[in-house]
Amino acid sequence: MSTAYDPDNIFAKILRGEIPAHKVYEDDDTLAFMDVMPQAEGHTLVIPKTPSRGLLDADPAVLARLIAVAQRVGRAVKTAFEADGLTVFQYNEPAGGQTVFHLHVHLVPRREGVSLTR
Ligand code: DGP
Repeated sequence: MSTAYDPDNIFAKILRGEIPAHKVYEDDDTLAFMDVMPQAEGHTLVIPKTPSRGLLDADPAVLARLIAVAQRVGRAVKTAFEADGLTVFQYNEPAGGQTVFHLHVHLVPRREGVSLTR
């Protein structure tokens, strides 16, 4: 299995504007958009604009910026979707559950007593 960054992954295409996304936040370094297969209402993804496959090959400065934006967007989606909590997760490589190979953080608003859909 190749572990090189593939510039034709779906999130790279979203960054280049080649496919649409419902964007909720963007700055010079970071983009946040709604997940097309939400595990709960308001499921949002936060990605850096620089190319890395995941947590393990990312520059620490990129990770620091990414988690700061995840906090900011996480607060906003929790409020917007009137959630009781927020689940944050991030997968690496197929064995780790990753399916799109551009670093991303999942933000999933959670309600008391409501399970994730998958
Ligand atoms: P992961 O397993 O962590 O690699 O999750 C990838 C997520 O990306 C998954 O929750 C579904 C979402 N996803 C896949 N393709 C698209 C797409 O084209 N647009 C958007 N917005 N999300 C996508």
